[in-house]
Amino acid sequence: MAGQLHRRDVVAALLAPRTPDTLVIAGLGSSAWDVTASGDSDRNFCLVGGMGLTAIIGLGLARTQPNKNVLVITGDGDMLMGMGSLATVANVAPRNLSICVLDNELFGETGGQPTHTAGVTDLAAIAKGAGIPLTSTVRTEGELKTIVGSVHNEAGPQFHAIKIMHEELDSPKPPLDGGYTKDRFRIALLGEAAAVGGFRG
Ligand SMILES: Cc1ncc(C[n+]2csc(CCOP(=O)(O)OP(=O)(O)O)c2C)c(N)n1
Repeated sequence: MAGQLHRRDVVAALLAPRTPDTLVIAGLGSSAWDVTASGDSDRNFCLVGGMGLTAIIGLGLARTQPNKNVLVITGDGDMLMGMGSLATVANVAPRNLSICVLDNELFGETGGQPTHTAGVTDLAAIAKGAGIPLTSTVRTEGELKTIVGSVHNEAGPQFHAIKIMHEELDSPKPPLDGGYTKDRFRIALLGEAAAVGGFRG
């Protein structure tokens, strides 16, 4: 059943408690605009147009940055494309990774075609079956408040499917140059030497 929560409010709530140790990987299209609407940051990496790999990029980052809290925020279409990632996340089991899916049951950015979650597919059940210990489907403000607490305070890996409504919204853009964004993110984490050509680590 389609959700009642507003995606921008959900993302603002998820990001409100963030600290400099919170690294955010946003999926393509709408979730990238949502994260940017809450404030551009050199600790955000937005996929913008790349689909299916958001969760697995979050996993790589969580492994290489074990002292940071990695938060993946993406859409149901992206998560469905990268569903196998959930099995790998569960088996690697990083304590510092949370995956939050903004589930509008649609490929919103490309015109609103229904995804599998509009049918019989339950992403939180898939995540649980993959072996992720903490999973939920979020439909209410109260449930959202609970998972904001777990994302920022409880061990992962965790997965939350957040049922949101379909909305036509503006598209605040993060920097769209992939090389620049990658360097900006690396410099924020590793220092100036991590820019193109300067990193030897
Ligand atoms: C490999 C690939 N296939 C298709 C697209 C086109 N595309 C861009 S956004 C999008 C929909 C994404 O849906 P979802 O992740 O559910 O996000 P929503 O916009 O609904 O929040 C699609 C299919 C793409 N960018 N890459």
